[in-house]
Amino acid sequence: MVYGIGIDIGGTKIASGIVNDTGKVMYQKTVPTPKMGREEILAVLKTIILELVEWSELQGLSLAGIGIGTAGQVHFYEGKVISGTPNIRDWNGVNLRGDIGTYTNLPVYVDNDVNVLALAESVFGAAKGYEEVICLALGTGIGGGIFTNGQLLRGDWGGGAELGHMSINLNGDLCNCGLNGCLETYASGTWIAKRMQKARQEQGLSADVTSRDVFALYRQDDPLARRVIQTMIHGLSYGIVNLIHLFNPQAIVLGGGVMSEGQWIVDSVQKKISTMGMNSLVEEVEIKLSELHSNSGLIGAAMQTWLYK
Ligand code: BMX
Ligand code: ZN
Repeated sequence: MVYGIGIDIGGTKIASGIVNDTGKVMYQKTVPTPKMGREEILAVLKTIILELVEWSELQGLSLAGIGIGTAGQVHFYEGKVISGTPNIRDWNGVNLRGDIGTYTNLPVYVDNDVNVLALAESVFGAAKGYEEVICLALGTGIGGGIFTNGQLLRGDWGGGAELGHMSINLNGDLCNCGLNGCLETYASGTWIAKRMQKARQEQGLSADVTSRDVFALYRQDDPLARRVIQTMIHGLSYGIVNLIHLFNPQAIVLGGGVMSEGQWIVDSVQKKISTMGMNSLVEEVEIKLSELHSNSGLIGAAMQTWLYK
């Protein structure tokens, strides 16, 4: 059996653990993503990694390496975060492989958080068995991973598949990547909350709402929440139809925190896209819910240690 450390660094939390090559998470630890910036994040990573290494030694497990998935545009071959939106503060230019190499001799693999989520879904989850499949994770931001010919599409250095930053409206809200109307401004947890806050403020109501509150209000038939969620489903469907037009995939897998709201989002999108775009491309695409849920990033991060060695 092979064991690897997996670490999934998102805009809100860092999930970490020891994973074996059947996809089982043996030991897990989740902490909030530090808000102060790189020094603090690197220090937290060091503490986590040393703790996981010690735990493995006590269990007599030998580790294949450390696999990281992080939000941001990652140079896959150099193990560096090249750039990113401010969702993670002061994270651009961090040489993760170099920094972790100062306190461990284990090999270090670094990729974008949703590329590794896609990797996990392709082996153990909802993307299994498809050669042409796209994963979208709706969380703090929106990230993507594209499989074509059964391989992750990397582009030149690995920074591609930023599917959340595909604009679906020239005149849309300004996204923190600098474009207007990105998919992320319609269907990420952050923007579901933001849209609701704005709508409530306009009505003189308390703007203290999270994306979870928006879904709860939606279930109670709150008219503002209905509008925000309808806009989200419409935006998400537009983005997905763009992806279908571009890549002719067999399936699209939806994951990330927002999708813990359930299968009904998948069903609404499946229904909506059936009336949109080029029928020949859209009609047979299956929209699916992630099967590994909140663990997919962590499992995918660790998988790098045995897949790429
Ligand atoms: C953002 C972008 C992506 C990331 C995605 C999901 C940054 C820092 N983030 O669009 O690289 O994959 O969010 O990230 O540039 P999460 O924070 O929702 O997990
Ligand atoms: Zn953007």
